[in-house]
Amino acid sequence: MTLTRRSTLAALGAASAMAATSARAGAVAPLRLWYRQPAKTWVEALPVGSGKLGAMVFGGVSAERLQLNEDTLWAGGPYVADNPEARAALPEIRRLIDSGDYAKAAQIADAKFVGVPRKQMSYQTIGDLKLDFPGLVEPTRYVRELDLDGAIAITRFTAGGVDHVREVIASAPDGVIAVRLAASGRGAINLDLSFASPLLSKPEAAVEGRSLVLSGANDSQQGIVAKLRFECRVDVRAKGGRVSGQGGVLSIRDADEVVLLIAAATSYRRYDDVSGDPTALNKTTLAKLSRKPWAKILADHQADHRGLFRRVDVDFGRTRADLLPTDERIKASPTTDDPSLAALYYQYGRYLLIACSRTGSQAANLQGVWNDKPSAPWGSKYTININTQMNYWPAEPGNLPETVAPLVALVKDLSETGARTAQAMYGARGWVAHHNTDLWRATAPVDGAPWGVWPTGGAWLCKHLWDHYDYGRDRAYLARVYPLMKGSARFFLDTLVVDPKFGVLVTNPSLSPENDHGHGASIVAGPTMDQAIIRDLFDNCLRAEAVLGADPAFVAELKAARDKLAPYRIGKDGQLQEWQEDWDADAPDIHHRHVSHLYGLFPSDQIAIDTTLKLAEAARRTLVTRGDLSTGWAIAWRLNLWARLGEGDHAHGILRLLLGPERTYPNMFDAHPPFQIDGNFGGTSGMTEMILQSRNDRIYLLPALPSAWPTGHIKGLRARGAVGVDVRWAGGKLAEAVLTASADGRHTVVLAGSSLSLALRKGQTARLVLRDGVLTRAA
Ligand code: FUC
Repeated sequence: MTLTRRSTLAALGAASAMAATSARAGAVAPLRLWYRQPAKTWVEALPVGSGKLGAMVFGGVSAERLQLNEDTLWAGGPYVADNPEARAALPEIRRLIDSGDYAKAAQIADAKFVGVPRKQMSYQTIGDLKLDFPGLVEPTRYVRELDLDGAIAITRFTAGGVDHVREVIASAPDGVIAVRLAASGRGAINLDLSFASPLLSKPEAAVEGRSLVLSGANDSQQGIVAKLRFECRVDVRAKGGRVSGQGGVLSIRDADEVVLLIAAATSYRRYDDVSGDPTALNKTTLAKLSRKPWAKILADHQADHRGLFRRVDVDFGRTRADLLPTDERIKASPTTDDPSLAALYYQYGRYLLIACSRTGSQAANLQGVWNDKPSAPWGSKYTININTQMNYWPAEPGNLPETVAPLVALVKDLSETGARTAQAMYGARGWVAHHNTDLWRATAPVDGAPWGVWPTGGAWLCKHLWDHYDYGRDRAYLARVYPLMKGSARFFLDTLVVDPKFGVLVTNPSLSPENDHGHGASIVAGPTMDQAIIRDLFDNCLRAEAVLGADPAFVAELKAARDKLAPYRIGKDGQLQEWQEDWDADAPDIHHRHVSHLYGLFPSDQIAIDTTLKLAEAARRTLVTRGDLSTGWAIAWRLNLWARLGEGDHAHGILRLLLGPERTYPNMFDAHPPFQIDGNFGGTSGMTEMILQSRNDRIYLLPALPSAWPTGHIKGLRARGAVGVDVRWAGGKLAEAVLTASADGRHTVVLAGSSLSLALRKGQTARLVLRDGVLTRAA
C-alpha cells in the first residue's frame, strides 16, 4: 500500500503538518511511527497528549476510537492513610530488626505500620469517544502515523473512491484534543459520535446543541468515597451537512469537513480541595476557541511542541530497515541492524515526556497520562522507588527542563502531606514519602511490609529538585525548592538511628526496594540504597546552602550526620553489598529486577569508574550476577548502568533487548507487561549516557559509544553547569563537540584519556576537536 497522493492531500488542505515537515524533510522525515493497518489493541494505538489530556488514537476506518484521559481523574477523594498505631509500634519494630528477628518485625510492620487503607487510589480513564462512520466501505489504501515532530496522529485511506484524512492533536496552548476529519468528496463525511465509559460510576452522555457531553463522577476505591465530578465536552464544527442529536448520540450527515474540539476537566483543585467546576472549566476552554480555525489551533500547537521537541537532533546512522512500518521494525530488530529505530525510540521518549508532563499538569505517572482502565495495573500511580524518578531521567540532559515543573509541584504537595505522616508515624519533623503516592498525595507505607516500609521515596525525588538547579543554575528556583529539600533532610536527621552492630547511622525500619534478603523478610536497617540517597540529599542541601547562604546551624547538623552514614561495603564475591550484611548470595532472587544498591552508579555519581574504581568494579560484579534480562524499566536501568561503566557494546546489547518485541509494543510503548512508560524514558536516558555523561563535575564525551554506531550525532543536549552540548562522531571517534554556555562557568570536558578545562561566559560557544588524539579547543 502507498501513501495517499500528495496532490490530493494538498487539495484537501490537509496536514499542514506535511507542509511543515517537508521544509525540513531531511531532519524530521524519520521521526514518525507508521502502520499499514488500524490498531486492534490498545498497545497498537498512538498516543497524543497535552500534559493534562491524553488520547489514544486507534485509526479505525468505519469505527474510530479515541480513548481519553484527563490527568486528575483518579479514584477516591481527599484522604489520609497514616496508620494511627504506627508510632507506638515503631520502637518494637526497630528492636526486632536490631535483634535479627526480621520475620516478626515484618509481621508487626504489616499490621501496624502499613497505611489504612492498605492500597492507594488508581488513575482512571474517562472512556472512549466513539466515532462511527456509517456507510464507509473497506479502504483500498490505508496508512496511519504518529508524526513526532508535528505531534499529530494522522490516518489516511481511500474508500469508495474518496480520500479521507483524519488528524488528531492534543494542544497544550488551547487545552483541548482536536480532531479534523476531511474528505476529497463533497458531503462525504457521515459520523455518529457517542461515548463508552468503563467507570463503575456509569457516567452519562447527553447532547447539548452541537455538543456531546459526558458527565459523572469518579469511582470509590478501597473504601475511599468518590469525591470528584468530571465532564468531557465535545464541540462539533461541521462544514456543510446537518448535525442532529438523539439520546447520547450526536450525528453528522453529508459534511465536507468536521472538526471536533474535546475538553475535559474534573473538580480536582488540590489534594485537599475538590471544589472545582468541570463544566465551567470546559465551557471557558471551548469558548476561547469559538473563533479560532483549525489551521490556527494546529499551528499554535505545533509551534508550542516544536519549541521543545526540536531542541535535540539525533542520528545514530541509517539502514534500509527504516523504510519499514514501525511494528515490522520492532519485530525484526533482534536480528536486524536498525540504528535509526534506536534514534526513533530516543525521540519518542522526548515526545512522550512533552505530551504527558507540562506546567500545570500532573506529573507523568506509571503510564504517563494514558490509561484505558478504571483500575489500572499498579494503579497507574506514582511508584517512587524507581519508576517516577526514571520518568524524569531524560528531562534535564534531553533539554526538556520545563517538563519537570509538575514533578516539583508533586514534591511540594508531598512535603505537606508527608509532614503529617512524619509526625503521626515517626514523631519526626520534616516530611517523608514511602514507596508510592497518588493524586491525593498519600505518603504512608502501602501494599504491605515487603514493599511499603521504605522511607526514602521522597528523598530520592529531592535529587530531581537539585538536578533541575544544577542543569539550569536558576538561583531563584533553588531558593523556592530548598525548603523542600531541607524538610526531607530534617526527617532523616530526626529518624536515623545508630546500628548497634556497625555503629553507623541507618534508616530503620526500611528495605532494599522490594527485594527479600533471605533472612525472613525484606525489612531491614540501613539498606545500601537508603544511605546513598540520603548522602545525596545531605550533599545537595549543603550545595544549595552554599549557593543561597544563611543556614549555618543546619549545615553543621548535616555535616555531622553525613559523616556517620553507613558506608558502601564490598562483599565476599566482590559485589557491592545490597545490605549492611553480606547477604547478596542468600537472597532468593539473585536476578531481581530492582538494582537499588547501584543507585550510587546511576542515577547518582557517588560511584564511577574514574573516581571510585573499586566500588565501580564491585558494582559491575553485582550487575553481572543480576544479569541483563529483565522487563522494561529494569532493563532500561541496566542500560544506564552499563553506560556508566563505559561499556558501550554491552549497553547496546541491552538496548537491543529493550527495543525488541518482548519489551516494546507495536506503538513503541514499553512493556513491563502490561504497559509502563518508565522504560521508554529510561531508554532515552540510557542512550544519552552512552554519548554524553555529566557527572562528578565533568562532561564526558562518547563515554560508551557502541561499535554499532560508528558515525552519528546528538545535538542540543544539556550538561550540569548550564551548558548545551552537541556531539558529532565519525569512524567511532569524536568529530567535534560544541559547548554553548547559558550561564558563566568553568567546565572540564573528558574524552577517553584526555581532558580539557575551559571557562565560558553566558552565550559563549566553544568548539572542541581531537588533534593527535588530544581534545583541543578549535580556534
Ligand atoms: C515497582 C516494581 C514493579 C512495578 C511497580 C509499578 O514496585 O517493582 O515491578 O514496576 O513498581
